[in-house]
Amino acid sequence: MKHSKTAKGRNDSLAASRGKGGELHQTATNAGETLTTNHGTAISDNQNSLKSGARGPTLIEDFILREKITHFDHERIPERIVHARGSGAHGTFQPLKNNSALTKAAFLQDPKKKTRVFARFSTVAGGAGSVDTPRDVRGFAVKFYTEEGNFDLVGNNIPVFFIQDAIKFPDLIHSVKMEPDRGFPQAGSAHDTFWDFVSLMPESMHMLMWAMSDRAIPRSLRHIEGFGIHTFRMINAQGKSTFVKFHWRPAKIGAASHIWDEAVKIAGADPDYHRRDLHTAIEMGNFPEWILSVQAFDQKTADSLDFDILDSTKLIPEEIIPLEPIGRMVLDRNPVNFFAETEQVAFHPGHIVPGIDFTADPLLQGRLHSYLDTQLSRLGSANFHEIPINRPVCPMRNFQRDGHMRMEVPPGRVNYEPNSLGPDTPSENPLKGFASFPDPDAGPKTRSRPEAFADHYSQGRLFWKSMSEPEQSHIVSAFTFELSKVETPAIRTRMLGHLDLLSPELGQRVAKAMGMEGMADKITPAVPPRDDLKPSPALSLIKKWPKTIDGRTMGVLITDGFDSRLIASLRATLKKEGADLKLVAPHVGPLADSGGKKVDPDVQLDGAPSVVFDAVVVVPSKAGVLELLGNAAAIDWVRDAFGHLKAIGCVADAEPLLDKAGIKADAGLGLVRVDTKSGIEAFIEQAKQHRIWKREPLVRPKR
Ligand code: HDD
Repeated sequence: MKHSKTAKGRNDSLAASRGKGGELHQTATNAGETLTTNHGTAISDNQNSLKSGARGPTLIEDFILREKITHFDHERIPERIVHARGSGAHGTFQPLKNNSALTKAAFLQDPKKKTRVFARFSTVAGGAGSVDTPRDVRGFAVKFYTEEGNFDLVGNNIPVFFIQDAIKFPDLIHSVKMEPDRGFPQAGSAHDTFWDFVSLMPESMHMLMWAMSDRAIPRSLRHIEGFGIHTFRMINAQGKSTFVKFHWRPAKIGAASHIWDEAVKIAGADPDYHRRDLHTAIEMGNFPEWILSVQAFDQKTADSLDFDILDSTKLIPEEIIPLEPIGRMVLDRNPVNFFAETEQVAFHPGHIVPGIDFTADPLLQGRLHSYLDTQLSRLGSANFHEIPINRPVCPMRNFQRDGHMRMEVPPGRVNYEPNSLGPDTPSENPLKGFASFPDPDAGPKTRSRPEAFADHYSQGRLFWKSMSEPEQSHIVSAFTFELSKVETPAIRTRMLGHLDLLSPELGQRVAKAMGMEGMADKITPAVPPRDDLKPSPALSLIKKWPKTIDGRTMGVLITDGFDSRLIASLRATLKKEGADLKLVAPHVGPLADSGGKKVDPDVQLDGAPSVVFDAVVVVPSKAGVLELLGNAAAIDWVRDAFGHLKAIGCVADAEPLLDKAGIKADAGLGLVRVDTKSGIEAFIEQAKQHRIWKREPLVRPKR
């Protein structure tokens, strides 16, 4: 082989070219300013390391190579112990009214005042590179950059939690994460260690009902509710304390979920489905919005409840204490750099402002230690508050100094307090400063739980009774799926015993579906479950589902010769409803419509299965449908849309494809001909149902 004698390698011709005088010119791909080292030295060649001869060894003298590679070697920081996979966005928060009766927090007073926020949504169990749609709780964390300091509301999309005391958190997380000897499963709770742990923790039972419900497979991050979970306090200017529970509700578009089979398939079709959805919605100006509400109550009401408000495994039904809307959040800006913003943002329930305070909830109290501590290993320095995404927008002045990566350059000789040498240095302010609420609750030092925490089943039963029929079926299927994956029979029978206590009907249905009737363990509860709690319809997603397609995307399957007038009419009608459509075709290059005009499809069929759309329309030509009949991806496209209970619009020429997929056209089941304007309207009406529940018994056995 003949070796090149030139000093430059062949990459020369790809990234840079030489001028007449031999000088290097950047190509159009990077025609910006001169590339430099981190210390500002201009770089002449970013393609070749410095060698002793073109084929000789690389020289240690090459400070440019060494700096570049060293920096690269250290690019990663430890991922979050939990909630490692997340997506974030910037936005604003605005009070809906003056909330001074409840709180003196400055950002909650003036309805005209906007406060910047950064929100991060996450799954819990999977690593940073895992998929978006496993069955899991979703984190819902919001940082409010208020004029009085940062307030972080670090919640989840489920209003209760698995455990009552923070000392059990490491055990819970160890059990749900991949098993330590084998390193799997990633991002899923359907394995022995998780079910072993929770089956030995009756306090988890209520949360398990939520985790096995459709809440744990949300349609998108825009479609989740959020909850602060713990009882917090709000303190007004007169020092009056009111207990509050925080609730986020998606404004306009409502909360919605996937069908399990859909979530599983999306994990393969688009592992970044939720991240992409949030990013795209914001890019398109379709800004997600949430209303922040509180359930506010006093000590007397707290005492009247049949559970302890310090117990994070319990919720207060909103039929007992209604939600009081206090503000609105709009997310309107995508991060420009994922690492700098979404990865480095450091939330901490201990970041609060005057007017908001903690309660003695033992789960919250433990969190107050954990979040500050974890940032030290994750972000590597006690100065993580100086990273732009974490910096408060109000002044911060104190005598904390130095440490790794300190950015501030505080002048002067005074770095202590009290002092007499620095008359302008900051000092404490008893009037403005944060004062903890003087909580009178105290008692002997003890490692114990209050008796009032002991009822572990009644609210799980309340949840079951509050669900619609399809939601109940999905819970049965989810328990069946997860417990069938458990390999140890004793764990299965133990869990079946708990399910009997949660609801005998649920227990029996799961046992039957697993082929394990009569095999449940007999479990004696600390407190017998109550059967007299009134169902709370607000806990059901389906019962409060808004009839809208705002923010939804329809997939339209086309072939050469398709009717583009029909698509134009459909697109215009969808637009009026706030929805969008994507053209899906057997190939990504241009197609010719019925008039011979070239049209670029948006996506290729194999990469855009119907699971990634909210409803589908099938618009092939007579000749094109014949081509689709021989393509499994096209048959699956409509078969899955049917199985996932989506509205299906079609033209007459699509019928051979529907036939081949075993789908019989029947408007009652959400199948609509869209050849006419009224057909399009009828299709949209069906799509607004979001799911055609009547179809479910045809496609999934009732369990
Ligand atoms: Fe936690 C992260 C939510 C209990 C310890 N948690 C984390 C995040 C969310 C929650 C949303 C991700 C924040 C982000 O996007 O960066 N955690 C909760 C909720 C809980 C809860 C709603 C119960 C009501 N957490 C909890 C306990 C402990 C922790 C009891 C420990 C005692 N959580 C952590 C952590 C994390 C975290 C290890 C990992 C990364 C981080 O904090 O910054 O400290």
